[in-house]
Amino acid sequence: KLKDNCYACAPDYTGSVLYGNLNDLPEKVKCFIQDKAKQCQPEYIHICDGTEKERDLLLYLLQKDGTIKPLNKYENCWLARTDPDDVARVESKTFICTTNKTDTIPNTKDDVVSTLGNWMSPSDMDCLLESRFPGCMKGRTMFVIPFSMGPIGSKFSKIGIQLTDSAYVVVSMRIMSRIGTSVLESLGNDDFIKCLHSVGKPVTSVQKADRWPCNPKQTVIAHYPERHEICSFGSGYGGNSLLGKKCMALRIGSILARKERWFAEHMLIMGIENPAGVKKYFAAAFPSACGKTNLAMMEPSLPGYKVTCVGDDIAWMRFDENGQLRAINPEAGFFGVAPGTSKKTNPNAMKTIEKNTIFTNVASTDDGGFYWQGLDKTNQDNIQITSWMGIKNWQHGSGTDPAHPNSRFCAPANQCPNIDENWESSEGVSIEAIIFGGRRPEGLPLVFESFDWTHGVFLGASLKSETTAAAEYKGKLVVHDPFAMRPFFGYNFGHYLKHWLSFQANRKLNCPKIFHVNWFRKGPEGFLWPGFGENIRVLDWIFRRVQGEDCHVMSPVGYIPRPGSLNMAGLKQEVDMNALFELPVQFWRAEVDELEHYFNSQVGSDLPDKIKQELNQLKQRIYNM
Ligand code: SAT
Ligand code: MN
Repeated sequence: KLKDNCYACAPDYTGSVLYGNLNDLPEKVKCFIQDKAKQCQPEYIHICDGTEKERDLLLYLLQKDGTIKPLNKYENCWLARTDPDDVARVESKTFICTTNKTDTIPNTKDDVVSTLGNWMSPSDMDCLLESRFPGCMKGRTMFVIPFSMGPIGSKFSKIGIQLTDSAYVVVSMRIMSRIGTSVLESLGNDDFIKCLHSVGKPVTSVQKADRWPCNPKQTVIAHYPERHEICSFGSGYGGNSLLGKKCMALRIGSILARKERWFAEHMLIMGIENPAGVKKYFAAAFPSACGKTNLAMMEPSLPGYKVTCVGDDIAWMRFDENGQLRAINPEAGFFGVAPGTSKKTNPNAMKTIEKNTIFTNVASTDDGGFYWQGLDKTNQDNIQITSWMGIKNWQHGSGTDPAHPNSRFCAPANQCPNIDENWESSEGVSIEAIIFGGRRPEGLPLVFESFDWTHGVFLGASLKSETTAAAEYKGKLVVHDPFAMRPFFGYNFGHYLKHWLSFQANRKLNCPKIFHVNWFRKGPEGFLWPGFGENIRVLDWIFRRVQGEDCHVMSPVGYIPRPGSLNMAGLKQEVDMNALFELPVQFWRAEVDELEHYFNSQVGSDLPDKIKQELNQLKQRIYNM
């Protein structure tokens, strides 16, 4: 039933509120909606309450218009197939818009193209958006999603209001964050992060609803830190459209974090309990599609150890009154990469996604199941597979992928069998180690420890990884991804480094130890380390280092395990420890020279002296090798 009368205060707006009541909303929220509705001209407005009933209604509508189809083998599971041109984040079209360019990207020589963020002036971006948003929701419903990143009411948490014309976004945001009426109650008349999203495809009277509406040519994702505003146009894909995630929790989040002296990081949070019953929490930063979800949900191969998952992608961390670093996972779900996920590699993920999950761009089987590369083979040979591109009767060895390499599952965190008992704690969990890692086929040892916090910050700054399918890149190339945040920095990376470094000076703070791991080193026969559940052997060493055990020796790059100190008990396969920890001189000379070039050209005059000193010290150690 339509409630037309709610729009009395916006006389030049003709849409009607289909669901919810505008007059129940806080004044600031109401103004925001009116303002944007006037611009985007949706046919209807739907104010999300976050209930299951609402979810079911939206799933029904999405199914009816062909955006999703049920995967009947499981309970309440759905498959969405996107436009093949809308499958990943688009970094080249993602901008931070600040008055001063140097607030966003480092101060470098004029001819250097920054790889540490895209900047545009707010007025130029306003012009660009002015050619996109007016009338963009014609014929569509504008959904209003009040959402909280972090448990509602926690002092860590931040509230946003996302307006979107995609019901897929609503049902996904409902999984990935806390949404609905309770968020509005917690917000009151406070300020919030204003988020506007449109798929950029108005529906004209003759047109039927598209299967996956989007507008790839016009896609732009804009962040206005000074106005606490995010505007995303043209893409329905998660990383571009679920604005609470990368846009708010990382880009805007990192800006708020610097101002309020905390951290918003691209990190998983995991708990580890050793056989003696001692439990510690670690945070770990790896670039997109490098195994954060697998690590956080790991089933440890060493007997007596227990791993629990607090989060798999984003950590918000701050020091408490006692100087202890504490972290929350601002999200409420997992938006994980599907290919490669199997009972063998990640049994907990497989159990998590059995129900209430939205899959995007995976393949389906004709008995209502999902399928992707790396999944345990279907046991019946006569089951037909339909690829993510809709190719029926997809065959192994056909030369095409069944699922898109960046295809995703979107599942509620509370369904994860190893979810940590404190995962929703409003005080957060205490973090005792920070781990950086990337895909490094060459040169980087399995694990090493920084000499101190400043050296650890240098390790984060020096992080590199092989590219993956999470963004628009083609081919494998080792690229810089400092702190695994390169696509997600909300502000000048030089200032970000200063922020991190500033904590060392404060003696009241208990700065955790910082480590670097590399599960991906290769030898002539492929990966040197078995990975997955065996990674507990490395985490166990880190755990013991955090406890102060003397199980380390000095190396030019950091402390490495004393020979024999990694627990290898019961490891079934042969592992070449020498190859895993070797530091090839030629490789490292080239590495430090390249790092120096990178810092000079990309961070320029914003590079903190302390990082320069760390680099020089590393260089000396390497050249003395
Ligand atoms: O595509 S997302 O940004 O949502 C996930 C990722 O790349 O880490
Ligand atoms: Mn991520």
